Amino acid sequence: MLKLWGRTNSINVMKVIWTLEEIGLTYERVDAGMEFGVVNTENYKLINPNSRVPTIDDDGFTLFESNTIVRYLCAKHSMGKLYPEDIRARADAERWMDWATAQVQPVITPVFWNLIRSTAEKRDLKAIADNTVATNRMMWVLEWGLANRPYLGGDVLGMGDIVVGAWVHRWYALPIERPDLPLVRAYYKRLLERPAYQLHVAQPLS
Ligand SMILES: N[C@@H](CCC(=O)N[C@@H](CS)C(=O)NCC(=O)O)C(=O)O
Repeated sequence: MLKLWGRTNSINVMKVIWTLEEIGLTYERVDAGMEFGVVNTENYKLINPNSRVPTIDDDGFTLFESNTIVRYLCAKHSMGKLYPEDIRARADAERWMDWATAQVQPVITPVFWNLIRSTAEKRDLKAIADNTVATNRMMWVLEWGLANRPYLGGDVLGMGDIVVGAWVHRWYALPIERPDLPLVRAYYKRLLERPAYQLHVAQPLS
C-alpha cells in the first residue's frame, strides 16, 4: 500500500492527499513534520534528505517534492483525466503548477507565517502588507487564467487545479483584504463542492 509521510496542515501534504482522494487510492498516512518530528530521523533522511514533508513510498519507489508526487500519481493512476494526455493540455497544467510554486508561494507564505504561525508581538506588519499586495496581484493572474473555462484543466479538474486550488483556499482563508475576482471566486466555490477538497484542503489554517 502506498505510504505518505506528512502532517495534514501542510499545504504541500494537502496537495498529495487531495490527489490520492480524487483518484480513490488506498494509502497509509504517517504524521510527520513540525510537532510530529520524524523528518530528522536517519531513516527518514535516507528517503528525504531535505527533512521536509511530503514523501511517499509507492511499493519501494520513494519520492519527495509535492508537485512531482502529484504529477507521478496522476500519470500513474489518472492518465487522460487528472493527467492530460494531450501534450499542450499537459504543458498548460504544468505551467500552472510551476506558477503556483514560483509566483504565489513565495509571496503568500510570509503573510501566512506572520498571521497564522507567529504571535502578535512577532508579526512583521510591513512584510504582511507588501506580500499581501504581491499575492493579490498574482490572483489577478489566476483570474486571467480562468477566462472561458471552469477549471485550469478545462471542463474538468486537472492536476494544475490541485496545486493552484490548494493556494486559493489559503488566500481566501487568510484574514487579509482581497480584491473581488469573480472567476476566482466561482472557481473556489466549484472546488468547495468537491468532498476531497472540502475535507482535506479547505480547513481552518494552522
Ligand atoms: N518543495 C517542497 C517543499 C516541502 C516543504 O517545505 N514542506 C514543509 C511543509 S509545507 C515542511 O516540511 N516543513 C517542515 C516541517 O513540517 O517539519 C515540496 O513541495 O514538497
